[in-house]
Amino acid sequence: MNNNLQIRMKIAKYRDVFLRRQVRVILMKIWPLSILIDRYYQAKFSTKNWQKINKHAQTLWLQNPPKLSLSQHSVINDLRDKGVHQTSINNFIIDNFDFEELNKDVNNLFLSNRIQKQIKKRCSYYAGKWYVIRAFGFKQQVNIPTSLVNLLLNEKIIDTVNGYLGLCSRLVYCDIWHNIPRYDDEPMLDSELWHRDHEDRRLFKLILYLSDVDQSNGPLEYVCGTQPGGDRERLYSDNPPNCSYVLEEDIRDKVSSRHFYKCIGNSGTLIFFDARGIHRGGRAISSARKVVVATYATDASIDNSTKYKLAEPERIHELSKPAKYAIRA
Ligand SMILES: O=C(O)CCC(=O)C(=O)O
Ligand SMILES: [Fe+2]
Repeated sequence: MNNNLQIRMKIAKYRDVFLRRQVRVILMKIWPLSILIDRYYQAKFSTKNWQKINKHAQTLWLQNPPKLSLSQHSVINDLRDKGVHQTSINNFIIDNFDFEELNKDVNNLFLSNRIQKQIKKRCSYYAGKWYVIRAFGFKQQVNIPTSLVNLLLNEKIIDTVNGYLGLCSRLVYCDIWHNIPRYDDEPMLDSELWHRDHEDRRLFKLILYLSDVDQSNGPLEYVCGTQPGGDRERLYSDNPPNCSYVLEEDIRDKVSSRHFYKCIGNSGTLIFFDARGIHRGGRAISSARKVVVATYATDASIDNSTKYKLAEPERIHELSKPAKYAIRA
C-alpha cells in the first residue's frame, strides 16, 4: 500500500461530516463517560424501553395491517428464517417503478463534478468507507428523484418492510453507492468485513444492484440465521449502538459453509436483508459496483434525524400513510 493511500485512509477516518456520530464514538472511548453512555443505550435498547418508544408506530401499523401478497410473504418468511431474500425487479413487481428511468437519473447524478472528482481521486468526501462514492451523502446534497421515490416509498416495499418489523418504520438512510475498484493489497475495512449493523435492535435493508455483480465486484454476503430470532442470532452478538466486526477465520470456524449466502446477480437484482444479522459486501476488485442502498429502522434508531426531500415535493400527497410516516412527511 502506498503512503498516499495510508494518509488518505487516516484523513477519511477522522473527517466525518456526520458529527453527532463522531462525537458519540469519541465520548464512548472516554472513561467514565463511556460507562454512562453505555448505560443510557443499554436502557434505551432494552426490550421494554424499545417497545415503549415504538408503541405509537406499532399501534399505527396494527390499526391498518396491509394484506400482503405471496411475494411479500415470501420475503418476510425468508428474512425470519435466513435473514436474507434475493429476487429481482422483474420478479418482485413494483407498480409505477421504472428501472430504466432510475438508471437514467442515477447516470445523470453521477455526471456531476462533485462526484466525478471523487471517482477520479479514488476517494469519497465521507469518512470510513473512502472507497464508496455517494450520490446524496450524509447531509443530503440532492433531492430524491421521483424514480427512486417510486421504489423506496412504494406501498408494496413499505408494507413488506413494516410487515417484517411489525410496525411503521422510518426510512433512516438511502443513497446510491459507486464502489470504486479496490486493489487486492488494500486492507479490508468497514462493511467489507463481517459485521452486524448497529443503529437499532431491528433493521431492514434493501439493496438494488445497478450493475452486474459477480464474485469479484463485491456481492453482498450473509451468514444465514444470524438475524434476530434466527438459529445463530447469538453468534458474536452485541447491543446497539455497539458495532462488532468478526474475523473471517473465526466465523468460518463456527458456521458450516452451507449457511453462507452470496448475492450474485445482474443489474436489477433486488436484495432484502435483516442488517442485524452478520453480513459483508462491496469489495469490488475487478470493476466498480453501483447499488441503491436503503435502511428502514424504528423510532428508537440512532442517527435517524435525516429528513429526505423529494425532487417533486407535490408527490408526497400521492404517498400511502405508512410511506409518509417513513419520511416524516
Ligand atoms: O456494500 C455492501 O454490499 C454491504 C454494505 C453493508 O454492510 C450494509 O449496507 O449494511
Ligand atoms: Fe452492514
